[in-house]
Amino acid sequence: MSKTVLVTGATAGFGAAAARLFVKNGWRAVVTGRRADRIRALVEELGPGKVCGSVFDIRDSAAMGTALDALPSSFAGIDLLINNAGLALGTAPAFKADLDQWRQMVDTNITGLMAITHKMLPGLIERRGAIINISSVAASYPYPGGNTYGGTKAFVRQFSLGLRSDLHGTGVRVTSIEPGMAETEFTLVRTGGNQEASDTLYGGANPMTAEDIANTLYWVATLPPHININALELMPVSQSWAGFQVARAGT
Ligand code: NDP
Ligand code: 8X3
Repeated sequence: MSKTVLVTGATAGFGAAAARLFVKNGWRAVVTGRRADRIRALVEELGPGKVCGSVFDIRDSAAMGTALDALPSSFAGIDLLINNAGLALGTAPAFKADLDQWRQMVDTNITGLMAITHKMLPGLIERRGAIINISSVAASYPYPGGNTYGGTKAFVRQFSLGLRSDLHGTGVRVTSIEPGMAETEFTLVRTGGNQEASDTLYGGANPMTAEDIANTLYWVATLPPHININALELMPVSQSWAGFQVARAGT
């Protein structure tokens, strides 16, 4: 009997690549996101017997619950939850940032992730399943304009480690994946649709791809069941850290 993965945010980027890779390797997938046309296209591409679409906004926990309760029985038993849906909005310093954008990041990256995890936990425990949460290098390394986004991803990392403690003895594995720069729709979303900004960021930088992250997720998910990757940070070789900044009087 093949295993079933539920991937949130499967309409683009890491989530779409992960759904494709897991299905190619014989898993069944529940794919979720807000954009119904993309979910339909992905189900069509991968095959309705292997993939089931579920359209909801992760910020709306009632809609999420209703949608997941309506899954056909052949897709209802989830072995792996990949909490991937998320976003960054804006790059402004905190004192110029839009509070609504901060709220949207918290509602999506924290509250939505928390709610779907809470819903899926009993089934995951029953099936000795696994959870992979997508955090970010922004969880550990602050950068100008990263403010709330980095804060949400720090939550994801710490929540993952906390879940590991709570799930002690259940056999359920929990991993926090913490990628650096990867070319997806991430920057397009962050900049409100500025394709030029996205192309400039990634241009010549040889960033990671969605497929690189999908391969990592698949590796983590298919390790022998006695091994748990707690947290895994990855970056393109072209990305690293800069030093502290110092403000001087008169500058
Ligand atoms: P994309 O923008 O390409 O994909 C984001 C996905 O999240 C989409 O499928 C989108 O679906 C979904 N999503 C966003 N908001 C909601 C919502 N309210 N309800 C349901 N689904 C939602 O970005 P990535 O693939 O790059 O990002 C995936 C994850 O990886 C995010 O959590 C991001 O923070 C994280 N990450 C990305 C990095 C990068 O450099 N790309 C690095 C580190 C972490 P839809 O719009 O259809 O709802
Ligand atoms: C985003 C990672 O490196 O673009 O989560 O800030 S980075």
